[in-house]
Amino acid sequence: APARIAVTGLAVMGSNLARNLARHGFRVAVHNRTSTRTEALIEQHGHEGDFVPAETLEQLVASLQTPRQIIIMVKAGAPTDAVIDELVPLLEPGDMVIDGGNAHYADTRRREAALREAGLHFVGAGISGGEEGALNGPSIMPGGSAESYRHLGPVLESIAAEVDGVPCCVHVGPDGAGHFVKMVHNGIEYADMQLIAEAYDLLRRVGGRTPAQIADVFRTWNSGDLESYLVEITAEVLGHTDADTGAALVDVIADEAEQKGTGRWTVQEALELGVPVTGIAEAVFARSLSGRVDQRTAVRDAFGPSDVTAQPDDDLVEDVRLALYASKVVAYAQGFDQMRAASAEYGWDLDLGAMATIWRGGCIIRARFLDRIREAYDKQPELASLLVDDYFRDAVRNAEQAWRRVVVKAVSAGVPAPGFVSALAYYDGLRSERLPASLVQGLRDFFGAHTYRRTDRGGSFHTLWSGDRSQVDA
Ligand code: NBP
Repeated sequence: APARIAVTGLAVMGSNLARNLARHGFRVAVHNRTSTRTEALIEQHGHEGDFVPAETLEQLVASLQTPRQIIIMVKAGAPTDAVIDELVPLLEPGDMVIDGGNAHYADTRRREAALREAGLHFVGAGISGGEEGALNGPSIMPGGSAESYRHLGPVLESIAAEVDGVPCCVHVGPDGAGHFVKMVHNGIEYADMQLIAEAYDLLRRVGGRTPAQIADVFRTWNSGDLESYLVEITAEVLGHTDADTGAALVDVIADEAEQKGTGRWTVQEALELGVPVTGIAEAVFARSLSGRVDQRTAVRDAFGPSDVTAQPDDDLVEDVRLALYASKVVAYAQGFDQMRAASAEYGWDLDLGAMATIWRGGCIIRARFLDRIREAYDKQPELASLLVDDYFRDAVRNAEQAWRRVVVKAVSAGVPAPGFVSALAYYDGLRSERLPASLVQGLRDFFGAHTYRRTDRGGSFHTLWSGDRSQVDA
């Protein structure tokens, strides 16, 4: 019998995805450029299901039922284009090519348009959850035509993670929508991790607690509003002792955070769209700062290390918990704003509540919190900001004083907390009756005649700064 679906690219992600498909009863054709990987998959896991190994793409294509469904799981970028170029001449109109790699959404838009010309469906599917998710149930964010989703949806939904009986997979929208949403997911993940790291640092340096004690704090937090995979594994990492030295592992790990680029992409796209995603940007920059070792040494030598004295304080833990929660609401509000802006820009018609739904399982930012976000958008799809939803408004109001105390403590102690500080500034910025943007406009008018609008009447105006300083209509 012909295979139901195919996977080409059998490194860790592709082979786990193929196994997941096979374990769900799909006859899955498998292929890799270097055929030793295909052989290894069959040898080690062939018994898990119904695999059809192929040595060439021609064989792979020939083994499939029509319309064909082929998932590409190769390195993002040029390798993906190479595989597409090789594949397309072998396909027939109506066939579906699914890119499950971490593609940039602009590449996905380009590829979708090119394949549509050839009568093919191109589906850019964001897949989250790493190798573990690929095997046991990822969160899947497929973009592309509605018709392709009619064929693919049932397969993808059956292999995706499930929460409360609901699969963590939904048709996100046309062309690059799926990869865009996956990118923002990763950006939010950066922000979430940065906020967690700042909370730890404050409890450690201001609160004087040990990593093991802070592990317990996170464990407790994980049974409340902050319940999430990231908080859960924070307790695991902080509680772990290094076997070689007997020290807390977190004290042995080099403090230079690396990145693969999706956080940077999120910020770059936010700049293009004009959406302030300060939480994600601070997280990306904090990683960059940590890696500038020479500069860190030079500045530390010039100024001396910051001398933080711990001020043990019983309220600190609860204050930090509230500050973390409020800052997290801001980071998510910003990420959802970015998706809304892209949806309007590209005509994607994104269902933001559904995005929260498919992130509840399988992916790194899975959390109880996402149910609240879904409820907020279910109630009001056109919500101006997550911050104004009743639930989040009350939560932030309730956290506000603690949040300010934590920011003050961090700033006066000299412990950097760019995530907490910028989230609070964002909140205060949106709430302000008047912003000093009026002065910025005045300055722009002064040096560049860029004009300004007035609060009391319509039109644009310019002040003759170098003349008699009278105002003229612009
Ligand atoms: P890699 O990103 O390490 O890519 C290795 C695969 O790409 C191998 O199958 C390799 O074939 C194939 N490949 C390359 Br490289 N160049 C090729 C070419 N020109 N033609 C054909 N095949 C080529 O694999 P991965 O870590 O499994 O990730 C796969 C995709 O999933 C990536 O886009 C990644 O960003 C994404 N992703 C990864 C994770 C994760 O946790 N790792 C999570 C979510 C998404 P070969 O065996 O012949 O060299």
